[in-house]
Amino acid sequence: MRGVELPAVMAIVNVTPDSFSDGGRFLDVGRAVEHGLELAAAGAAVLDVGGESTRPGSQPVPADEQRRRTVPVIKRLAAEVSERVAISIDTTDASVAAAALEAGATVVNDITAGRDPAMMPLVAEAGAGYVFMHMQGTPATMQLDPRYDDVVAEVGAFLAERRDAALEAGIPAGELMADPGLGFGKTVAHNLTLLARLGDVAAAAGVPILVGPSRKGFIGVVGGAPGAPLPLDQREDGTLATVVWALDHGASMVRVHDVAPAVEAVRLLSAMAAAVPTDPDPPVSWRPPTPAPSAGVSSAGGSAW
Ligand code: PMM
Repeated sequence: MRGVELPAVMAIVNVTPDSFSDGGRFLDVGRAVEHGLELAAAGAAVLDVGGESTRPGSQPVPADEQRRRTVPVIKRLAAEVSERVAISIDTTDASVAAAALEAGATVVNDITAGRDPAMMPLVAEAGAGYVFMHMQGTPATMQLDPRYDDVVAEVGAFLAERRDAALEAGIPAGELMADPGLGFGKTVAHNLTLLARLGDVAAAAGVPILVGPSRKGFIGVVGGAPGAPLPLDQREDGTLATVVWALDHGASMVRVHDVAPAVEAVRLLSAMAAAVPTDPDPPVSWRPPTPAPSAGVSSAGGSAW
């Protein structure tokens, strides 16, 4: 993705009345822009602007309404920060993506990985970046009964197939990011398995991986006491735990609401990774103490000193 140094943080800028975790808070253009600017100042490399909630059970938002919500926000953000931060449009509709690209976005985040047949050709033509995500079903029904024989193999194969379709459409490999789609037609166990085996997903996808765990249900379920999932406003610590895990297990970008802790995590992980010795037999700066000689030898007569 041009101009985005990896690993990096993508910030969520939802301009929707019903996003699953911050719905309605930033529907007003001015407030959404202000929020985007704060997230850019906190170190986000990409601002992901969306006008359609994809929470479980949500219904599609008509394209003209998505455009009405997002285009003014993208125009203002592009004018203010596009020198240093990329702007992404979170949509599955090629006409919304086209309007967003026109307004200054340079990345399309498509949670359906090209179900709209016009999407990939549009992205290729615009020379934009493209995030393509795995989802089983649609947001309206995806959490009713998600099933896989082998979630890692199936998600990996889907991402490989969609990568090839994107290349075929003319999007260069360097503009692509694949996303396993945490929470999109996945049980808690599916999400945990995908995170546990993220390296295998990345190997199958063959392009950098983006992961979006932020405040999702599995974090509340796993992080809370048995039978008492954490509410949305108490999922930040768990989000950070998954962010750190994901970055350390093959993710190149994380998509989050709370940007500052994720940016800190990227910086610390990069610094620690850089400090890992490249010499396979590094000089040892600390050695275990040599075993104490038997009392009879070393302290003979008690005069060793
Ligand atoms: N999650 C949501 C929306 N868009 N896009 C990508 N690429 N990956 C995700 O995991 C993802 C997404 C849902 O979360 P939100 O309503 O808080 O934005």
